[in-house]
Amino acid sequence: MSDASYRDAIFSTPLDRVARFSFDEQVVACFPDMIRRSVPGYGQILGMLSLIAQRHLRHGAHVYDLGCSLGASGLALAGALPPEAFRYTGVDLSPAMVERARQTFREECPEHAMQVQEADIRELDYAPSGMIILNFTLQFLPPEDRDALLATLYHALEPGGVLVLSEKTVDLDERDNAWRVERYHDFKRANGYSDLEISQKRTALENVLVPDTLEAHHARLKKAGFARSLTWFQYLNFASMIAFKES
Ligand code: GEK
Repeated sequence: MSDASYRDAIFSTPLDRVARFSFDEQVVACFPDMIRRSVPGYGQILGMLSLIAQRHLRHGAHVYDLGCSLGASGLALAGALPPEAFRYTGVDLSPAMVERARQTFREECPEHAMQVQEADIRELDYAPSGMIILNFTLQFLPPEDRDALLATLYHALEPGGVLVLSEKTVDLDERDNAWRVERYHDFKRANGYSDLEISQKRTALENVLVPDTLEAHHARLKKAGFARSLTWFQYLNFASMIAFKES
């Protein structure tokens, strides 16, 4: 993972026309640094994923990590659970991410059953699974595709299975929303991003990352079939939810 630790400076110089954000080679090289400095609570969420797996996963069950990027969730699971405890499939649309995730698993946890597929998560033929992770991925799908994906995932889950959904969120109340966004920008500044980087990244993500409210997420989970879901983590305008499929 040596060059994966490059510092994210993608938006540090003025760009005439800020390009749309995409998960290309340039992003892959600094991705771990970018996500750690840009997503409040990212490390805590990863740590908790393996505790959730320990509690909810049947021995040997299959786990999907959708929009796996460099496979951080898979690595967290492999670090906490023995090889025979689970089988993992990471899925990502970006060839650069997939290649790096495969290499990381080969190097870091060769004994574990870790697969990475290059595919669109909207078009996959899903295998029955005990746990499905959507860690900051649903927000990149066009809003009109989100309901159908969640309904598909509900069907792919085995009885007793869980879906973990982490997202950037938006508040209906304008004042509350503004407060969270301003403190989020303070969080990024405290993590070394300049005002220019913050504003250019914001422009690049416009219409690429479309956040929902927590209420919309829970309503969508219900519509997909989940009788029960809850927000187990929230940090400013970032949150993680868990949805349970009845046993
Ligand atoms: C982590 N989960 O480190 N099909 C497959 N992959 C997709 C699609 C799609 N339709 N759309 C976007 N992606 C990771 C972080 S990053 C979040 C997830 C972020 C992929 C995209 O290529 C990227 O790798 C990932 O979703 C989103 O826990 O960068 O803020």
